Amino acid sequence: MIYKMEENYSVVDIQEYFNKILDIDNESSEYNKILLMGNSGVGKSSIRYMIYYKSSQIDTYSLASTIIYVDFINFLGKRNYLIECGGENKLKKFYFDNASKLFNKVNKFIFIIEAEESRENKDDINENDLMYSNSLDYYEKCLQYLEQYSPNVKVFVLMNKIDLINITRREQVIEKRKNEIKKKSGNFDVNCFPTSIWEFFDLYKIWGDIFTIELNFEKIKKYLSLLKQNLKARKIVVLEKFTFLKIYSVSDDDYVDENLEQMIFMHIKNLYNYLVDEKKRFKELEIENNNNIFIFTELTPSTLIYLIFEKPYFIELIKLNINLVKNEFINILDNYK
Ligand SMILES: Nc1nc2c(ncn2[C@@H]2O[C@H](COP(=O)(O)OP(=O)(O)OP(=O)(O)O)[C@@H](O)[C@H]2O)c(=O)[nH]1
Ligand SMILES: [Mg+2]
Repeated sequence: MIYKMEENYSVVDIQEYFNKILDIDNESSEYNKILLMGNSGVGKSSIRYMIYYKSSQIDTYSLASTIIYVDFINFLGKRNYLIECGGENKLKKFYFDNASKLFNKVNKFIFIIEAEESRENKDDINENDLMYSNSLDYYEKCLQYLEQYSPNVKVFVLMNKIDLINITRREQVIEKRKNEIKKKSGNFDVNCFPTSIWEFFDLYKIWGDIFTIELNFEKIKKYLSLLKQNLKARKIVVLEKFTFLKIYSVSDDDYVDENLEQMIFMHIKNLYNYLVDEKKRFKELEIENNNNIFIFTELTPSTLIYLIFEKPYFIELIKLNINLVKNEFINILDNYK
């Protein structure tokens, strides 16, 4: 279910629309609520599209400014209620006027800023709406409301568009930005990540980390390492079925063939999504090159697994071993609280 507002809107429209959204919100208290906020143009919709909607970076050039956008997203069998709050200054008043509802019962707060502030928001400021046009003031204000209405929220800040910073200065800029963010974070233990839609695999990994932060990795690591050892695999990766976000991986220390792996991963993701759209699916897939074999299959009702081996390999043995750990993974992943 997706709620989206049209481009041409008036103040009355926004308030009406807001009431509708916040009503759904009240009905949806059993879902995880995730707020995605940040100034206009920092890349909130771009990131969302890249992760969830088979988009390419080029597609993001034509995204319109968001008013407010609500989406229900499955993750490990749970529904997440993701709200992107458009960042134009005139909208911020509505967020703060409706703070007791918008910031209520939030599980994850993802705030996006541009890694290098000088480019931010330059076309969107006039004398009347200077309010919180600086991204960190806006962030601080949101956190004040979260402290009041969702004190247990997990806070993440993505420092986006790092591709625009010269590689020689990146580390220094990121470090400086991190310190500024931490200073504005009050009592919250904030997680900061540098991101870019042009560095898709890193972005995808970070988004996965945000969504898996509550999981018990000790147990996952234990069973995955056991599987790897029994099968003498080079690498094993567990993915969430509906989003393809990575949950955990184990690999040999000297495993380096990541480019090929990423390419195969992207093709499989696209094929899998295409088949889901067509209401079909594949149960397993094997891809071979000269030295390695890549096997992709379902692990549990909400997860997928891929394994990379050196040849020769024995598919029946692999399936048997996966079956042996299946129930453990169902307990850890599909039934997690
Ligand atoms: N170079 C670069 N451009 C990016 C990146 N992420 C987003 N953009 C570009 O930034 C522009 C604005 O992105 P949006 O995703 O629409 O921004 P938004 O935060 O959703 O903005 P509002 O909906 O108005 O709040 C688009 O042209 C994107 O192509 C990035 O990591 N690097
Ligand atoms: Mg947007």
